[in-house]
Amino acid sequence: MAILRRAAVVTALVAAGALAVTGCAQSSGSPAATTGASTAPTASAELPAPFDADPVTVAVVRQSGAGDFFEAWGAGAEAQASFANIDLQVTDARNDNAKHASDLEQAIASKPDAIIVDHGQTDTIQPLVTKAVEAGIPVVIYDLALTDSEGVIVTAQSDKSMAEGVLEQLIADVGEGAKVGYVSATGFAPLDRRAEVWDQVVADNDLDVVFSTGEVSDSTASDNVPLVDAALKQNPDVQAIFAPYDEITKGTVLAVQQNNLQDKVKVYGIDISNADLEVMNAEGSPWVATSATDPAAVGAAVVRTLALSLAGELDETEVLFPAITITQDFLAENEVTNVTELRAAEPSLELSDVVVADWLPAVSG
Ligand code: SR1
Repeated sequence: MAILRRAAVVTALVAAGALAVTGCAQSSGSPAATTGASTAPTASAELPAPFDADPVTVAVVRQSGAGDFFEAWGAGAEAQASFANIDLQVTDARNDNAKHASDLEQAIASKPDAIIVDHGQTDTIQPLVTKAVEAGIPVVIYDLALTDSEGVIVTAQSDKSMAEGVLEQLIADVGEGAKVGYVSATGFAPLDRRAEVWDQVVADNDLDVVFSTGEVSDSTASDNVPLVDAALKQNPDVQAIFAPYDEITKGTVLAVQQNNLQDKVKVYGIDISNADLEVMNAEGSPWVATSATDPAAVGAAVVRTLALSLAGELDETEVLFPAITITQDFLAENEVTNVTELRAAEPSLELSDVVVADWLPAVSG
């Protein structure tokens, strides 16, 4: 069979900002979007080297947190990898930093064709990323902060625009000078980037931060309930809470409801999943807005970023995946109850124009 080696047209869209979804949608018009189902895409060119021979081996060294985001991300990565003749060898340290480091050490020793590092702590992972680069192994990172990213391709959601989008809604709802609470944790790249935006929004709008609490653990949602519960008992007059990771958002919502404050306190989150949509759509839910990507589409896009790079078709060294801001009103108006319906209502979530080529269309998990 003749192998077409047409120069692929790569459209690596770097996120410019989160899109507020209040009825107006940015549409990519993908077929999957109109049905709401994931449609197997068709490539218009054959796979180029190195994907046109034996499977390309890619070690995916994950440090997953709790929740649906990480599961959907992994499913999207697997689906995209299968499409491109990539064999993913996945390890997951599940909140254990020492294991994450030893997983990466072993991945380097196994001499894969490339490595994807998903999340992780700078101090434990930086030396090993440097070691991989020095060994000549291509490395793509997702949601990891490095002090030296020379030779590394950096990917992330557009955390800045995500936080800006949902906090713009918070300010529109409760106004300047409002009493607000913050529930998050430090030392996690996406949360630290969202925190920078929070600090700026607090300063710009003279917000009165009456409490800051929160943690990331193996059971993030349930572990945040008592923390927020205690903060609410001290500050029942808080008007809005920013909880920028859906597991933390869900714990925050439970604590608000436990204190019977759902009519007085609004909660603003980050991320989306079927479970999150159920919480947002529940009668009287305090979770009024979230900024999100489709994590399956992001996992797939990270694999495409690596694939384009290995094929010599990626010009960027940083790719940010755009998000949207979703309000409770938008969900009600569009009768969105699950992620499939959300994709149909907001096709830009599919990332079908982001890091794609004629041989590498976007595949959703
Ligand atoms: C502990 S970090 C959690 C975040 O990582 C992913 O990027 C999700 O957006 C989640 O909020």
